[in-house]
Amino acid sequence: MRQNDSGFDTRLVHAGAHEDPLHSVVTPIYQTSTFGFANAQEGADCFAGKADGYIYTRLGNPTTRSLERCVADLEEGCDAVATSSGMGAVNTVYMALLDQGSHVVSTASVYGPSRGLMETHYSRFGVASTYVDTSDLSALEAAFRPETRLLYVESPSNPCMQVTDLEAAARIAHAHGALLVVDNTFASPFLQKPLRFGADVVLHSVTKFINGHADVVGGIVVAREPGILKRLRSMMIATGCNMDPHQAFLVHRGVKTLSLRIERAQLSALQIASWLEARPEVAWVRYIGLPSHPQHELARRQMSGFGSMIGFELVGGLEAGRRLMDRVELAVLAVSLGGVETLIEHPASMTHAGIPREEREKAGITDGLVRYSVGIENVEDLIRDLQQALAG
Ligand code: LCS
Repeated sequence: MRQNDSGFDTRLVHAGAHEDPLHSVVTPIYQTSTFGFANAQEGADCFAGKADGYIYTRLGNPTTRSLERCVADLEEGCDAVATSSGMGAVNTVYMALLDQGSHVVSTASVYGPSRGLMETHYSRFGVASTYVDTSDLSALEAAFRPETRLLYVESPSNPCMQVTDLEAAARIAHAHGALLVVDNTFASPFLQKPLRFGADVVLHSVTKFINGHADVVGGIVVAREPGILKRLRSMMIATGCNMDPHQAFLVHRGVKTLSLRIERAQLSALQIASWLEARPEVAWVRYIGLPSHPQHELARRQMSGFGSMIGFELVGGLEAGRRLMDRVELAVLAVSLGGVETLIEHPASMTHAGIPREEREKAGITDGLVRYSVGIENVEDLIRDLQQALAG
């Protein structure tokens, strides 16, 4: 992957651009399942890897390649593999990089299904996993076993906004002969570049900030080294979780405004989090931009901004949280995050309901926790909406 020295925002707009013979400004949607060969020899050469042509959309498609090159450039990796969903990306990583008998150390408060896939399904094939607060480096190190192959870190984590020291995590993983995988969905490459800290693989649910418009589900995996990328691509192709060209077109359109969207949303998030923290109805607020966040200083060093995700609990706990979610009128009561619309949800009964209650509480996902994803609306309107919902 060619790295150039342009600024991040320039690369957002131009990286991965497709060289089109008709000079289209935007990469067109190659809505085709298959590609013709000029002759039998060319077909054989493409299959043998001796020629570069496209063969079949599950194996590769110019619209999808354009997005892959763009995100690989933004994350400063060697290349990327786009997948049908974020969970497709998670599964591609697990399946490509683990063997029977492998062990995984993972962040306790990862997105519920990333944990559920491991505990419910990979356990059937002899893969073991341990969940720890990876922001606690001694707990992280103590969880390693001789057969640990992956350290899987979500930072900031969903929904507890725990921040893990990625440089230390990479050092510990590598000292134990394991790879570091970082789910960078909550930060996006605008705020955090895990490969710079030594991570081997970065993945995203592009459904969130990268696409940013709540109209596509998708995923992507970026690797530091071509050897790892090759294993990831081969697994994506084998399991058939490729990103469709129409999906890729929309995501590539969305990513161009990543900086603008996050800059705006994180300004509002800081105002909203500070406002919530001062309200008597609010028991506590978790926002990494507030000095009260336990890893605020680490986030300041490791990230270039604090993002737009807020967790909080009301003094009245679960019941008060439910009333608030029922009363908001502007924020949409819906799962997902990272889009232009502000969303509110209840992790314990929604995104993380699949994790047993005791495990949820150990991971910090209390029953009263409310998750709020700040969009790009006027911040005064969002605060007025929360105010009327709290007062009601
Ligand atoms: N990783 C993280 C950190 C996520 O938040 C999600 C989805 C995924 C992976 C999976 O991606 P998907 O397959 O949905 O594209 N998180 C969701 C959430 O918090 N609410 O709804 C989906």
